[in-house]
This record gives sequence, C-alpha cells and structure tokens, in this order.
Amino acid sequence: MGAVSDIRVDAIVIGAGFGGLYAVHKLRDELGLTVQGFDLAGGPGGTWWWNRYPGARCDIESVHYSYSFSDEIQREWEWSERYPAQPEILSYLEFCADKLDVRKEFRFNTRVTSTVWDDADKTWTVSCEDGTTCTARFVIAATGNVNIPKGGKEFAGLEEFTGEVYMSSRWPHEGVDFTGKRVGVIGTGSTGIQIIPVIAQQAAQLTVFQRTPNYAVPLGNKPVEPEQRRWNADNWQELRAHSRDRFLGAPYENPEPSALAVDPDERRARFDELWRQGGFQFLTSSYGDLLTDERANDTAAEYVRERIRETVKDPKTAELLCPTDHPYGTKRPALETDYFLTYNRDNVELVDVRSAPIEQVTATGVRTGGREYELDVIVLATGFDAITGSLLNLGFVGRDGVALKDRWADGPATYLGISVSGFPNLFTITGPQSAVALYNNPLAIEDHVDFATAAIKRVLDSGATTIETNTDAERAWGIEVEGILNRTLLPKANSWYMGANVPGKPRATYVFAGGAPLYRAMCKDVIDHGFAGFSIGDAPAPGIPPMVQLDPAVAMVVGAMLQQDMKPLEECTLEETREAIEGFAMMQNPIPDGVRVVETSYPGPADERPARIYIPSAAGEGPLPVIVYYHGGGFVAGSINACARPCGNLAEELGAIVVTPSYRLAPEAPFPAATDDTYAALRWTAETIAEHGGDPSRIVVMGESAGGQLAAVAAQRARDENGPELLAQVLLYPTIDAEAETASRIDYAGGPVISADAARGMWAGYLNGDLSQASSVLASPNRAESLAGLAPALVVSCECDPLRDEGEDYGHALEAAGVPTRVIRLSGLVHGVYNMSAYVPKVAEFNLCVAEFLQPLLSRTKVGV
Ligand code: N01
Repeated sequence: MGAVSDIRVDAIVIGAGFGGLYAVHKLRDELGLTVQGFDLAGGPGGTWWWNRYPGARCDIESVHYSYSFSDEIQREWEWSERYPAQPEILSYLEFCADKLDVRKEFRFNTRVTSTVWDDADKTWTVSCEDGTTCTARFVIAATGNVNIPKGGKEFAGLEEFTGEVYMSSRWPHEGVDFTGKRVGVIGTGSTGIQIIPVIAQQAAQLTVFQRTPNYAVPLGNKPVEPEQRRWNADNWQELRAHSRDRFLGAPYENPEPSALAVDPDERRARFDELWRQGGFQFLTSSYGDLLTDERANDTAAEYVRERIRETVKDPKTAELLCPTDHPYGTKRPALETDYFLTYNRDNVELVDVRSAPIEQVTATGVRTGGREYELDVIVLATGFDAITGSLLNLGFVGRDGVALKDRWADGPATYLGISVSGFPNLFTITGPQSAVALYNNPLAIEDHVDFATAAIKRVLDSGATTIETNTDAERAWGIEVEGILNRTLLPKANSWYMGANVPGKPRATYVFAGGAPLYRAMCKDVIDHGFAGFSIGDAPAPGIPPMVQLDPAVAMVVGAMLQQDMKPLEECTLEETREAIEGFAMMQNPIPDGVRVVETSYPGPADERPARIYIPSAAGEGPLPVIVYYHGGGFVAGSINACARPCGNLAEELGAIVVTPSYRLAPEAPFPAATDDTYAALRWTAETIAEHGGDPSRIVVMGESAGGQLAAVAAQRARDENGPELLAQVLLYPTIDAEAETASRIDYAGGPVISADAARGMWAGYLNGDLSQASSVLASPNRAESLAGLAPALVVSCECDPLRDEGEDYGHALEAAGVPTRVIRLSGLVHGVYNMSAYVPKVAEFNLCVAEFLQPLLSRTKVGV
C-alpha cells in the first residue's frame, strides 16, 4: 500500500499476529467492514516476526498452537515438529495471511504513536510516526502481551560496551555468528532457557548471569513423521476436541485433585511419567492443587529440584540453578531442551547476580561481585513490559481527554480484559485481566476476536454507534479477577504476571488465573445476558451477569466443574444426579477430631430408617441444644453420608448435637414420603435425644435446599400436629414452592450450579409429575393458611441462586405473620454451596449466621462459636 496521509475506514486493527490477521478477516469478510491494519513489523507474524533468536520455539504442541476457526487452514498446513520452531510458525502465519488475503489491508513498518477518541464524531483517530492518520469507528488492539522489551535500561554503562549487544526479541534477521566469541546472556526466563543451550554450542565461552533460577521441565520435542503430519492435519477436529474445556486451552488430561491425597511413591511415579512425556502436562495433568496449595506445590518443586541436582554435575552450580524463592508455576513455567545439561559444558559458567547484582557494564564486559567478566557479545533476555506495555505504547486517549496511561497508573482496570470504560468501541485482544498468559494463545485470541466482532455486529444491527463498558462492570470484574488470583500462589512470585518484573510498574492484577473454561463461561454469560455490563448507544447497560457476580472461590469451583465436563443436572439421569450430589462430599472440610458420631435408626412411617447423631467434643457440660438437620438433593438425591462433614462441623462449631435422619427419596417414594419421614424423625429426636445428652426442649429444625423445605414443613407440622415445640427453624436456601415464579428464577435461570429447569425437574420427581399437589401445604409451606405461631426462623439465601427469592419471600411472609425472623442473603454464593466448605471460605458465614441467630434463643447453654 502506498503512503496515505488520511484514511477513513470502519475499523482499525493494530497488530498483525494471530489476533490481527484473524480480526481483519472477521471484520472484513464476515461483517463486510472496511479495515485498516497497522504493524511496526515488516510483515505478518506478530511475536513470531520479532522473536528470531536461536532456539525460539513454541512450547505448546504445534497442532494445538494454531488457528481452529478454519477447516481449510487446518487441513492444508502440516506441522513438522511436535513443538514448532519460530521459522515454521512465522511461515504458518504468512501462509494464513495469504490464505485469508489480509496482507493488503495492513501497513507494515508503521509505528502507531497515538490513538485518540473524538466524542463528537464517535470515532478513533490513529496517528502514525510517518504522518499517516486513520479514522474509524472501532479499534481492535491486537498487540500481544510480550512485545515491548525491557531493554538494557537497568544496566548502567551498557551504551559504553564496545562489543555487540542483542535483544532476544529484536534479533537481526541475518542471524548472529557466535563462533569463537565470549558471550554473556542476562536472563533465565523462557527465552534465556531456550537461547542458552544453542549459544553454548557455538560460543568460545558463555557466561550466564542469573538473578532468579527457574523451574524447567523437559520439552520433549521431536519431528513429526510425514504420515503422522498428514493424519494430524486431516484429523485436527478429533485432536483438538475439548481444548477449550481444559484449563490451558489444550486438550491435556485432567489432573488428579490433590498431590497431597496420594502416597509419595504414587506421586513420584506420576511426576516421572509426565517428566518423560515432556511439556506443560507436568503442571496441568499432574495434580489440580499445585497452583493453589503451597504444600502440594512443594512436592512438584522438590521433584524438579531433584532432577536438576541429578543432571548438573557440579553441586554448587546445581544448587544455584535450584529455584527456592517462588513456588513452581508461579512464574511462567519454562520448558527446556538440554538447558540444565548445558551447565556441564566446560565453556559455560553460571554467575549469580542475585547475591551480587550487575554493577556496571564496562567497555569490555560486565562487572558484578567485584569481578569483571570480559565479553565480546551481550545478549539481553531480560523480558518485557508485559501485558499493558504494548497497549500503553499506542498512546490511547479516551473520552474527556483521559489517557489510558493515567487511567492505569495504579494498574489496569478492565471489563473481561477486553474493554475499558471511557474508551468506547475499543477492544483489547487478550488484554490485561483476560485469560492472557494462562490460555493457549491462538484459541484465546480467536475467542476475543469473536467476542469483539459479535459486539460490533450488535452495535451495527441496533443502529447505534458505540459500545462501552462502565465502572460498575470494571469494579465487579476487578474484584473477581483479583479474588481468583489471590486464591492461587501466583502472587508469591515477582513475575511479569504480577507486573513485578519492571522497576516502577505497579504490582497489580494483570491476569485472569481461573483457566480457559471459566473465562469462556463468563464471557458467554455476558453475551447471553445481552452484553451485560456494556451500554450500546444510549441504552442503559444490563447489570452484571451471574457468572461475574460469583464469589471468586465459587467461581473456581465452577471452573473446575466445567473442566471435568460435568453435565448440567437437568441433563443427568437419576443415577447421575445422585452420583453428582454424593460427589459434593469431596468438597467439604473433614469432620473435626473430637466429634463423636453415633450410627442409629429411627422408626419411620414405612420402615426403620438410618440416622446419625453428631456429638461435639464439648459434650458433657450439661444437656446440649439439638439441631435436626435434613440434607438437600432436590428430594430425589442426597443422603446422610453426603452431608456428614457439614453436620460434623455444625455440631462442633455450634456446640450442639446434630441429628441427621435419612428419608425416603422420590421418585421411588414420592410426596409426601419425605415429609412424613422427616417429621417422624423430629418427633423421635424429641423423645430420645436426652439419652445422648441433648436437651429436648431446645430443638432447632434445619435443612439445606430441599432439606430447607422439609424443615419448614416440619416446623408447621410441629405447630399443627403433635409437636415438639421448636426453638427455631433454620432454612438454608430452601426451595419453597414448585410453582414459584420469582425474579431470581428468571435472573439466575441458568444457575450456575443449579438451574431453574433442574429445580423444576426435581420438584416434578417429588410430586410424581403431578404439579397440582404443589397446592398442598406439605409441599408448599408458603401456602399455609397462617404462618403465625411458627418457631423463630432464619433464612439464609445465596445471591446467585434461582431459588433465592422463594426462600426470602417465605422469610418475609413469616415475619409479616409475627414470627421472629431474619433473612440474610450471602453475596456471590450459589445453591448447594454449604457443601463446598473446603473450597469456599465464605461458607463459614453460614454457621456464623446460625450461631448469631440462635445465641439469644439458647439462653441456657452458650453456643460455642
Ligand atoms: O522474559 P522473563 P522471557 N538483572 O521476564 C531476568 C514468552 N515466551 O523473555 O526472574 C538480572 O520471563 C529475569 O530475572 P528475574 C513467555 O510467555 C514464550 O524469558 O526477574 N536479570 C528473568 O530471568 C514468557 O514468560 C516462549 O529475577 C534480569 C529474565 O531476565 C515471556 O515470553 C519462549 C534483570 C526475564 O525473564 C517472557 O519470557 C520465550 C536484571 N536487571 C518467551 N531483568 C515459548 O513459547 C530481568 N532479568 C517457549
């Protein structure tokens, strides 16, 4: 394209890597827009155009590190190695650019200097160093995350050095000949680990200046045989299936839940196997708690250290190479080919610049620790002003003249990592706070470009000119992303993930660490709720969607469920539903030591039924209050086993005896079997609990979910039939009415965790398909003629629960009827969460609410919370 000074198009795309090429294709070929692309590089390729250093190679398998949107591209391109080297990826991207015929839309060798919003015209104007300006309604910034090198600013005297200086990411196209030279490499991140073994083979002497030793696992690269190459290209769909359902966006085997739950031999065997196999699977397919539990992480970290000590002959060098100051995987995991072996070569020396930082680059070398290392060449592999650097470099100025660099002075604030309030019509592809860095990039990029083009289409279809997020959405997203990050060990390292690798850069939340499936589910929820959190034109923005309201710990549980390919409950068979509900036991804190468990039974109306009694360690100080607890499970599932751990904890935390009766489940035993059993159990408890040290005059009936409904009904039966007199009723997110038509059943129709449809299905099972039975007060306690005279009630609801409102409405109706009642809503929580105590710290608030509520009622014995 010739020199153009003033261009006007529909959309501007900045960057010609994976993101930019695909964005131009989508905008031009699917939306029919005119597009102008810019890139400082001399051609397509993005990071792979710049990073030509020897050894540069991707460490996600070639068949996974490629576009997935085009069947044609997938079939026509064959990869020659398991892990592609830079020249092959560059050729691939050139091939894609030609195939999509998008080169012609780009101006290469063009530096963008500013990108400014005109609020009157509702357009962006990009200005370039060569004088070109370009105006468009939409801008897609596809500038990548690691492309602004830190350079040599941190090394005093570098400009005095008389030898050659190279930056890994600005490597000369003609290559560098190190033969016979004394070379110094600074930096041992992913780049250093790749470049060092290659330079060592050529140079006369290689000195590696290491500040932080890095964990590295074998890459396991190998050529792909021609026949296999063809097969891979032809069968890409099979090969890549489930990629987007896995944490890293590659179809790796799911990990075992915990490194601490297996014995050391088994764990070692698993690590051995994955070590032999090579690749990211050592992290992603070993144990699911490596990035969340430091003790679990230590097992992997120590394994890597052992392998380093085994490989590196000189014990001092080996020790220096062993990382100890950050957990494994908290800096971007590196993968290596002969990296540690390289330190056994006579021409390689490792220098610790942590204990003695580089003092000065002199005319002839590097001075550190009082010694000068004479060098002919210095290679800087010191990393990047990552994630935000490339965006800030584009000189964005948004609405009201606010510069992005000022907005982000304390760290980035975004919505989904793709949008910034005050910067309308701008989409940042894999921007800060998106699944950037922890999601296989080509797929992450495709997702973002798809999101951006869907948003642009929505704007155009609606006749509006702008789409913009707002500060509420940014705040919600910021809390979510930071909360998730803080549930991981990532903040324990000074990495570029944390903004901690560049002096003066704010340490903040730059990455979404919840994995690809969770991130995708959140973005989908935004779209499904009408681009929730975005205003299109003058229309008010729909509020934050359920997935973005989640407590971060709950969000991580939901993410784990998505990775396990768990079916939604409404699609499960009865057996699958029961299995899933029993599976919740894995997510609960264990029963505290000291709680005594008595297995017993009670006479139900149809049969003798099992029951369990939990007696807290404080027992013996006099008769204790008693909680009769009914498990949840939608009347069709659940058991006294599935709720054993919550009940044990409840007993200990409240200093109360907890009785859990089993009850008959539908559909085998439909309505009213469950209420008949649970009421019988209540009466039996009142008659017999004194034998176990319980006080029959202080009985609380309590239940969770469907168990909450059974508790509410039992409280009514105790009032209306033969007692007992109750101290209180505690209803945890109860379902109250099969036919409830509440706002929460609409707003949270899709859950997460339980959907309104799943709840309806369970009710249908309980009522034997006969919804007319819902009018019975034994099914719908809210339909009682009067609620007066019932036991004081506590209703604890979860914000993100389709059944939230019916429970709260029942609480308010009790209150209106004169029953002392408290209704407490716990924000960010979901239905069923009481059974997730091991993963969701906020679950502790349930028992705190119960204790606080019961305290004044239990005047005779102190509740031991
Ligand atoms: O950069 P880094 P990178 N004095 O920031 C050291 C991608 N990538 O280019 O850890 C002394 O990770 C610094 O030390 P420390 C990938 O996402 C992918 O290696 O800060 N040392 C560290 O050792 C990767 O994560 C691939 O103490 C200094 C190193 O320089 C990202 O790019 C390959 C220093 C920088 O490591 C960046 O990797 C390559 C100083 N003043 C890269 N300043 C693949 O796909 C910095 N260091 C395989």
